[in-house]
Amino acid sequence: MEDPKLRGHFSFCMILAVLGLLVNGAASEVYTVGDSDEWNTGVDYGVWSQKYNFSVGDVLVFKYIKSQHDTYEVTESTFRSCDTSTGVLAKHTSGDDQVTLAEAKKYWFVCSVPGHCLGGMRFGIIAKGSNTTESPAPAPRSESPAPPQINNSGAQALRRLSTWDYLILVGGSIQLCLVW
Ligand SMILES: *[C@@H]1O[C@H](CO)[C@@H](O)[C@H](O)[C@H]1NC(C)=O
Ligand SMILES: *[C@@H]1O[C@H](CO)[C@@H](O)[C@H](O)[C@H]1NC(C)=O
Ligand SMILES: *[C@@H]1O[C@H](CO)[C@@H](O)[C@H](O)[C@H]1NC(C)=O
Ligand SMILES: [Cu+2]
Repeated sequence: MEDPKLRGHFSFCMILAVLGLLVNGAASEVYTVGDSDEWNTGVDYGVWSQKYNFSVGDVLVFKYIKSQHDTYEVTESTFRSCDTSTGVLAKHTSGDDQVTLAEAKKYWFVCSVPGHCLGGMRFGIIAKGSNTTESPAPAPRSESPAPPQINNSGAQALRRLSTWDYLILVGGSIQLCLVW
C-alpha cells in the first residue's frame, strides 16, 4: 500500500525541480525586435528599445523580408550618422537574424537600406552583465562617481550558473525526489 504522504513529498519535490527549470529559462530571454511589428519601416525602435532590460546571453531576433531590409551591428557614430560605409561590426541578412548579446556593452543596430536608418530603423541597447553596474556610456573615470551597487545577489548567482551546472542541479534534485 502506498503512503499518500510520501507521494505528496514526491510531487512537491518535482514541482520545485520544474520551477527551477523555468526560472533558469527566464534567465536568458529571446526578444523579437519590434515585437509584432518586427523589423520594418515606420516603427520607432527608440521606443521599442526602452521597453525591456537586456542582459548578457539574451538573444535579439530581427524578422523581416529578406532583401527588403538587413541588420547591421554598428558603432555608435555610425548609428548616429546612418552612414554604413564605415563602422560596421557585423552584417546579418537572413531575414530571421538571431543576434546573441554576448558581451556586457552597448549594442547599436541599423538597417543599411538607403533611407531606412534615417527613417527610424535604428536603435541602441545596453546588455547588462551579471554585475548590473554597467553605465550607458563609459565616462572619463576621474570625473564620474562610482555607479551605485545594486544588490541583487540571488539573481546574479542564478545567471552565473551555466546550463551544464543547471542540468546537474536539476538532475540531482529529481534523483533526490525519487529517493525521498
Ligand atoms: C528595468 O530595470 C529598471 C531598474 O532596475 C526597472 O525599474 C524597470 O522596471 C525594468 N523594466 C522592465 C521592463 O523590466
Ligand atoms: C564583475 O565584477 C568582478 C569583481 O567585482 C569582476 O572580476 C568581473 O570582471 C566583473 N564582470 C563583469 C561582466 O563586469
Ligand atoms: C547583498 O545582500 C546580501 C544579503 O542580503 C549580502 O550578504 C551581500 O553582502 C550584499 N552584497 C552587496 C554587494 O551589498
Ligand atoms: Cu530596412
